[in-house]
Amino acid sequence: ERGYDFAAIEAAWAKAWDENPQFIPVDDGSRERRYVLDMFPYPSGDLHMGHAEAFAMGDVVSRYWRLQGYDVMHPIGWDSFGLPAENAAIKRNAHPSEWTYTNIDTQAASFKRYAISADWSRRLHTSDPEYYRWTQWLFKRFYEKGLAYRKDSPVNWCPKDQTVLANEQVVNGACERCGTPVTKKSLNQWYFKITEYAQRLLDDMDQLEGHWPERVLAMQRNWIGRSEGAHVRFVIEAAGEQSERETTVFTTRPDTLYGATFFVVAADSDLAVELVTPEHAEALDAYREQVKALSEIERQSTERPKTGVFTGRYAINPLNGEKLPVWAADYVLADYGTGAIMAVPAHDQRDLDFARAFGIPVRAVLETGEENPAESGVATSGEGTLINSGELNGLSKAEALPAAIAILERQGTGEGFVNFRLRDWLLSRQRFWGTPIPIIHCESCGEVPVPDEDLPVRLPDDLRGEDLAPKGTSPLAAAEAWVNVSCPNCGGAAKRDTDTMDTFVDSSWYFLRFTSPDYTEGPFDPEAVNTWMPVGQYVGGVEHAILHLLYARFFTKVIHDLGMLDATEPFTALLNQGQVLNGGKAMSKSLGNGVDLGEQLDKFGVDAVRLTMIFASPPEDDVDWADVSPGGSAKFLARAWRLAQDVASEPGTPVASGDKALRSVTHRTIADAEELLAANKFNVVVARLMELVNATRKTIDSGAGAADPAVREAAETVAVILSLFAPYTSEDMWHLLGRETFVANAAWPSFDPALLVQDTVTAVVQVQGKVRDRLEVPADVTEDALRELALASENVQRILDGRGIRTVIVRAPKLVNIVPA
Ligand code: ANZ
Ligand code: ZN
Repeated sequence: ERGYDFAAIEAAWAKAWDENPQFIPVDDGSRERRYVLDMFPYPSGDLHMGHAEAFAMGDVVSRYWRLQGYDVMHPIGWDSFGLPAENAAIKRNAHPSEWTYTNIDTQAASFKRYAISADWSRRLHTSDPEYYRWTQWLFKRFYEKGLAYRKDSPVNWCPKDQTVLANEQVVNGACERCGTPVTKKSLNQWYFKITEYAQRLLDDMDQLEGHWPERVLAMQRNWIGRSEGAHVRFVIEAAGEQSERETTVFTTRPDTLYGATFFVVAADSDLAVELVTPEHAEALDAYREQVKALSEIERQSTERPKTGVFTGRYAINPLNGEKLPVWAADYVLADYGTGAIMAVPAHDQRDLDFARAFGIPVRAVLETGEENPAESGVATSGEGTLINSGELNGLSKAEALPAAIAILERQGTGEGFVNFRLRDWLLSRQRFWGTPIPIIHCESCGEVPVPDEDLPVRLPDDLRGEDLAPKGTSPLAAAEAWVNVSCPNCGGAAKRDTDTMDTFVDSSWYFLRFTSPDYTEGPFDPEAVNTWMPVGQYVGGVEHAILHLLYARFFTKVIHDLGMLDATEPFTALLNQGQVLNGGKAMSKSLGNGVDLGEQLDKFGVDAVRLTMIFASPPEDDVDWADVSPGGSAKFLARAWRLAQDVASEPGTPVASGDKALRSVTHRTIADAEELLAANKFNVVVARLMELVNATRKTIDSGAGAADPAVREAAETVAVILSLFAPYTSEDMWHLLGRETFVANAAWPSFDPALLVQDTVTAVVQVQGKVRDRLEVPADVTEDALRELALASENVQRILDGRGIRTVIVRAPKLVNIVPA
């Protein structure tokens, strides 16, 4: 007999599992396929506590579905392009691949130790030429459909990192990475036309309702930002040398057109410069300089006093011919809607604040019963009746909206329009360690895509260290032998595009590649992709609630439209695991509260750490490592393991029945675990297992001993269910119980419905010694529960007839005697 020794157990089974890979799907259609995916890791160093939590969750689902008989695919790979590798390479005078692949190896070893039930044969890395070849191939297909294009545009620029940043990488006006204030710069950049898919991205969320966290759906909806309204064309009057011209605004409130008292263009737009009269040009210039320094968030803040300058021009209201002064202001954004608005101060707070600051009239056009906004300073936005609005007078807001649009359409001065907040996806990066954009620029032919047969366009491997330092242009521009090529079209001298793709491009289709990672005829095998997609359960952090998921959904739809994929949504169900905190705060270097995963594993064992992650809270909630007890988990595992040890040393004789009460606990545990697992209540399953272990120990100690077949049944059940959380311990138990296959190949235990019914007995209820009722109660009913049941009896209540009670004598489970006052 040996004691529970997690290190010895880990060593033994890690080796056996490595020699006998168990998690490669049979993929022959004999069993229903299911695809479980964890958001693949970035190789930033060794695995940390966050990985341990996320991957423990995904592993529960994967292992459970496998035990349920599904053919499960649970692949693993790395999102291995990106800036940190490049920064490390600059520091160490090395190539980014060195740091990247060293870290991948470290993480892979840790994942194996952590006993992730992964199919290692499908492993992929997005920085492998075999992978990025197909990222480039897909880019070309997007390009051919007009979904990848270049345009000059002002971009967020981090002067320190010398790179373009996406809006979401700008936090409070500063670079998310280094904190340097972000400036604007105009660059010719590549974009994906995700806006063309805005409506479908919104509509198809119906498929995800109930299967994705509601807050993620809300964030996506908000990011897409659909607004219904109208485009209205205003004529801007000629002034001096400047001729008359037309400018369109987007408004969600065409019903308020009669209330417009001024007009505003975004101060930082080209339009502002085009409109301004020479007299006001200098003031505008100075104002634009001031605006440049502000972040989008500051600009939209309602707290900040409104600023702006008059352009010297007037816009004509198409409904009533009124002349509205045209202002340039920073509260109107250049890249939302049309970058110009009709301002209705009575019914829009920002417009009202501006009007009050500059003495512009306020005219209410909707009688809402609220205080007059001109006096209260509060714009009114409620329902009401149109006033001061010519032909619209007397209509309700709901009637006036379509009526105003109808008038505009009749006049030819506007039409109904749906606007989206979503912008096209800026994918160019002026960095080295990413997928090169497969385009060649030729002076005579323009943009020429690299022919498919010449893919991949490989990254040069002669650049290292300082060569990669950010310079504002891509480091690839310095690789002359790489840059200078002959044009695939005319054969003349030409240059490669030197930008690389945003790494979100790599991660927008990796789940498709996993279905056939070695396929060489295309990005994925057309048959394999349709047998496996969509992913049945996706697991990852809520930090990806917007971008990664939106981009992956967009790619899926485009690839579907290319006729390459049946699915229109990539991830059927999504689970966002919580964070691992320490002392209530996210672990960070600056707080010095980091917990090293490796040390935890050494100290408590892999299973105890995994079990703690699961048991600490529901999967979506954070785990505070300061509040949990991996030592307690280790003790529980030892208790569970000893059940198998006891059965092994006292195997007993198989008899038909055993301790009925224990069997009932076992079968209820199985039945409940199924329901709990389906609802992702993993922590409760662990709690139920703990009860089952206790009940089993009680039966053994009560004299029945481990030879009782109910004990063996319970121990086997514990081993199988526990394998979702603590695979090493379970494997060892399974073998102690005499099983020769791996526990991962066991079947999920079935339960006998007859055993779920609890034993009941008949309790007699007396009032002053006379039997007044009989109740069917559980055999293990508590005294308190029985007292309540008896007092609640209708017969008893009738006999008592409002009299008080002196005493209640309870003899659970058989008798209650009530003595009235
Ligand atoms: C007149 C009006 C009257 C408006 C009123 C609102 C209330 P959402 O819902 O976010 O789409 N707007 C349009 N383009 C803008 C820009 N580039 N920068 C700042 N504001 C802009 O908001 C649409 C409304 O926001 C539009 O409807 C416009 O103001 C303003 F009682 O037009 B509204
Ligand atoms: Zn050419």
